[in-house]
Amino acid sequence: MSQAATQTPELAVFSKDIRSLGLNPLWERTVSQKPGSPCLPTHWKWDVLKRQLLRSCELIGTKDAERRVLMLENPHMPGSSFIANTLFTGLQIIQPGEIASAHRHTPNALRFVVEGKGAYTSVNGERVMINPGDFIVTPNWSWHDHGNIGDEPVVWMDGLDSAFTKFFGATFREDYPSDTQPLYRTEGDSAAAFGSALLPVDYKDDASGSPLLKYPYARTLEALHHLHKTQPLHACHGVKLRYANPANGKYPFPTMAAFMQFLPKGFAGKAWRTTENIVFNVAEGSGVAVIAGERFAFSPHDIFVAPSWCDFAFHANEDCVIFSYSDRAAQEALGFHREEAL
Ligand code: 1HN
Repeated sequence: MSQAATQTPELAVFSKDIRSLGLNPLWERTVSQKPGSPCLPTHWKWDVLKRQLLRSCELIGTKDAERRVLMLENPHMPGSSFIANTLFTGLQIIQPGEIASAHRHTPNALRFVVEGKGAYTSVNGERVMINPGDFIVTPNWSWHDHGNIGDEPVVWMDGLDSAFTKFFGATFREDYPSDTQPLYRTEGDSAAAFGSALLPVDYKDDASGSPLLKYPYARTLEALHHLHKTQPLHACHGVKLRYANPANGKYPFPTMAAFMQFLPKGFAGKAWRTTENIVFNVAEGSGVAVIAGERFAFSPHDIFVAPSWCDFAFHANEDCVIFSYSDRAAQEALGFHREEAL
């Protein structure tokens, strides 16, 4: 009941009567008009993740699993498959000689490579080799399959916007008729066409995902380190860069933004909060993330989630390089995004 409305016997009868008509009085509901979500800030340690990933390899192959992925599910959303209201996070492992067969779906997918060399992903007819620290784009409805032609297991994080397609009732998925798709573009095509701040002259931006499939770690590190040497640190974020779609300067997906940040040893970040839901993956270094008052001591490859509007601050015990992705692209497009330093 809202503060203003006074319950009378007649109103109570009215409310009961209309329920069978599929109607309910708004004044009896407490509609939350505050930012934030029911999700819990949560931290997954890499040693636990790695152990369970390796264990899954002994129990199921990529033929049966299709994708050998462990989902990181928010403890306040059991059964949802999601790490936060708007985001999916999985950790995928692929063993030498294995393939993950070709398919496509409406959710956009990003990959952040955690460990191991020798794996590739093929996206829309082009194969890209993937290495630790690389950020990979798989735009909505693009055919994709993966394989490991090296000699060690390869692990990456999958970030999907499948919560959006689910919300809209717009999830479609299709298998490719064979396990792998034909490669009709040469390796390096997307990097040559879009990876050097140049665009093919007749390229038309269709506002889907980035046409650049791989953002290699070495170039990201180079940019972060150069900016660290030459520019003052941001009080909350240290040096923080966002991955850009080279065709339009916007985010790599219509829904998801992705970032890499550098925190020098001893950095004590000022607290901030944002309506974004953010998933972090530690590429290098150790420190503490304080999220909604809880201290999460992180080390390399740990994953943690900061749900919308939680106070957040970073402390770096060593030089840290931290990847993150969020729903910021969608929130900005819709006019919902807010943030503030505290
Ligand atoms: C998917 O297609 C992949 O292609 C990974 O590697 C994780 C999670 C939900 C739905 C589709 C992949 C996924 C996924």
